[in-house]
Amino acid sequence: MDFMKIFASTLLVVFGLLVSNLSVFAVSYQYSDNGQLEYMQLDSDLAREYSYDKNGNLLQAKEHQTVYPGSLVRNGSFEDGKDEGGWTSWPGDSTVLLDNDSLRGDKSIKIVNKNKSYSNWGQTITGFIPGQTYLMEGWVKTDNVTALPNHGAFLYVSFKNAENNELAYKWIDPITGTNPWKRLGAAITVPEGTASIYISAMLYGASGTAWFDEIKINEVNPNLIFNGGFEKESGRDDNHWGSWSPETSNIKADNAGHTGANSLLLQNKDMAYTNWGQTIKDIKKGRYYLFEGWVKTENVDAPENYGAFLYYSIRDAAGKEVSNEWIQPQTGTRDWTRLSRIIKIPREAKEIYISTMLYGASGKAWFDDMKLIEMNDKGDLIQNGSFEWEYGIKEGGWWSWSTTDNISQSDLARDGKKSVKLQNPGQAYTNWGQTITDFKVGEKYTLEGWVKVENVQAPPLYGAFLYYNFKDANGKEIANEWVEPQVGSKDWTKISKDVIVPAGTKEIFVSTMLYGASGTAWFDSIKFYPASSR
Ligand SMILES: [Ca+2]
Ligand SMILES: [Ca+2]
Ligand SMILES: [Ca+2]
Repeated sequence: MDFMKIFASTLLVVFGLLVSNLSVFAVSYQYSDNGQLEYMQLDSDLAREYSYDKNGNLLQAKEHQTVYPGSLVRNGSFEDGKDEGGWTSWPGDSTVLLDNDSLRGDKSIKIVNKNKSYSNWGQTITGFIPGQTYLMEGWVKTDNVTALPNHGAFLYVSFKNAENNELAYKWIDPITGTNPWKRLGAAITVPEGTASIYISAMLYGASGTAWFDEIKINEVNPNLIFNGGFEKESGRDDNHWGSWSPETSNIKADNAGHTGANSLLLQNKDMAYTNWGQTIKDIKKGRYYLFEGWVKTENVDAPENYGAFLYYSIRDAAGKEVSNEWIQPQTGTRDWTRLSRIIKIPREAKEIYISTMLYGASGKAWFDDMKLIEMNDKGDLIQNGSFEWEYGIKEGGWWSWSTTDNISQSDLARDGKKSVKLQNPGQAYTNWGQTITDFKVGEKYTLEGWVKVENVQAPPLYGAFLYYNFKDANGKEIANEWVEPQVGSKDWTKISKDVIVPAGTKEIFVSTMLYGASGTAWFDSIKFYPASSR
């Protein structure tokens, strides 16, 4: 990895790219002396080079792999060949070929099963962090795949301990039939005790043909709590965790883990105030974080609102508390229970203190799997744009200027399990939107989302659509647009628009609309991200 960093730094110098941190993807460009685009970094590991004839006409735009600073998968785009990077098959009747039908670059792999057989192409991965969450993704295209129930073409991941026993595995979204390139993806959390990960492209219990390309595993929004699983030997007494409690003999590592071997045990013989927490400075203002942990209790006795719980306190630069919360105090004897809260980090915040608590209580409380994780997708400025966050469609700052009677969460989803549904019994003006403040003026962004309509009736230009406006510091509107109004009855349709944020913009309002219209519209997968990032 160090070599890659050095190599990448050299690239940066050579090309003069404006990238300051390689672990975070940034789109970069390089222009020739006469202003022609010569090189564009498209992704953390993919670049496009342009070549021109002597009259300045574009001859070729060629994409190629550059470095792999993020992905744990080696040669995941198969541009270096079929086998390079340690790709191989477990013994079976696989027919795995290198192919030119690719999503990115020139190459992919093609798996052909004449009969319903069990073929795979995989590699073993190391260099991950147990307890960490990663995004595994890849692209698949299929031709005439028929399969046993729940089988087909999919991505597979298996976690193994040092003795090579499987701790857990996951099949990521088997598909069948004939499909154009389709993204498969899932968040995977590496179990404590994992020594190696085996990942694989599968055409499993299935006949037909499947192509795979762009298989990656990238770290997503890391857990900011150090040793939140209490598995590290130094965990009890390192300089991250600590206590304000007078009696720290009440605080122990214990071998009853929710996951892994260990947990934290707080034990008060009589009523006492015991805590074990840590301060996290690496938080982003205005962003949303999931704070969660698991607790198990035994004979916890406490007055109302006290007991075993999670706690956080947000502080400003002067150390003054901005806000705090006691999350779901537990009493009595209960098996492992998940406690959680989505927290918005206020503008004035400097740091957050998170803690386990056995507070104003006697008894025993075990804690494990403490997490503080940023909620949104990298690069995307919309929060909860897929309406999946666990506390519903209001999470992430969604709100409406219209009556909210017409707005609900729906199980009809394009992405994940939920969407937002706008339903006007008669002609009405309904919206559900959010305000964005973290953009760059002058930069081009893509606004996109998916809409499904049923019996939407509206005059010309009205209907179900995406909306945005730009406002200046005085709240005065600089510009707005209604993007691709839909009417009638139509299955999920993607609508999108590239916008350049005009000078003077202080905030952007992005909204779903069922406007001047009757009927029902579902919206899902709403995003607002730098246009050059894909
Ligand atoms: Ca490829
Ligand atoms: Ca643990
Ligand atoms: Ca969704």
